[in-house]
Amino acid sequence: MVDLKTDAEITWCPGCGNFGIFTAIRNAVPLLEQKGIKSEDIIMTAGIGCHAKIFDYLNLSGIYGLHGRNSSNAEGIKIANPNLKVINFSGDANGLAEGLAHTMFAAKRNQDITFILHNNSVYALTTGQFSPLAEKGWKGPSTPRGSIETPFNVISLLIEVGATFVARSYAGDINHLTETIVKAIEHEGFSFIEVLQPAMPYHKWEEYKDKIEYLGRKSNSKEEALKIAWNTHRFTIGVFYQETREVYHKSLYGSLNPVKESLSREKRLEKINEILKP
Ligand SMILES: Cc1ncc(C[n+]2csc(CCOP(=O)(O)OP(=O)(O)O)c2C)c(N)n1
Ligand SMILES: [Mg+2]
Repeated sequence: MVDLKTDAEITWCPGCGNFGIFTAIRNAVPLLEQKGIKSEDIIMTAGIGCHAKIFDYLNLSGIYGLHGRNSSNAEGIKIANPNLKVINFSGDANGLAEGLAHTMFAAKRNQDITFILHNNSVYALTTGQFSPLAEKGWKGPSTPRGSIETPFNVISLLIEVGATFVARSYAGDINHLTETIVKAIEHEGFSFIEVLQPAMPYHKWEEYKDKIEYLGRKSNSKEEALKIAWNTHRFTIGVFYQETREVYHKSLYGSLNPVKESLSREKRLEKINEILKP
């Protein structure tokens, strides 16, 4: 088994919820290895922000790309080599503000990737602007009188646009988070985990701890899952929805792996001409 920790100095604030996510992913990879998934086949992408520092700390291969563009990078990796498992670490601003369209389309396409949303409800690295998940009334440097916007309900949003595994977990419950990550990576299709993650300059663990509630059961239908997502509070954790639907790369080219079975130029032209024949 590889050592999943690098030598990079960890610069998250003491007590940051990102440590919980880092621990859970380092627990999840060996569990996945036991199930036959090799760590060299687990590839990561990250956005830009405090969450994205995980890219430097975690000893997995990947692409550390532009702010908001990590879903596209993850999609590209997967369709280039469908044998790989791709984990997309995203901040809430990264994935739901600048990168919103990329996130929505990756879910719509049911790309077989795992999206881990570090939800600290704030732009942490850029020092405290309100984010798409900041609560109404939340006071920070850019919203001194309190945010006047209502946050997205990211669980119902992702169910609606086409994600086929949608869960919420909590950086303070390592076992729940580890289990959820394993299930999400094993799921074939777009798997999404919103991870509640306090950022120390802006929140306290006490704001989360006593409010966490566990979802009783998985829903049988999309309608039921949406109702549960609408009617539960934002500290409800568990798997809200899971369905089986054809994944993008299989709709695109069946079982072909373009890395392993690349076609010659002549063969490609032949195939294109065949499709274009009147
Ligand atoms: C293209 C681009 N736009 C904006 C920025 C500035 N920027 C860096 S991190 C960040 C937001 C960080 O918030 P989030 O994605 O929630 O991550 P967190 O720091 O909270 O983990 C922004 C706007 C950038 N680096 N690149
Ligand atoms: Mg954030």
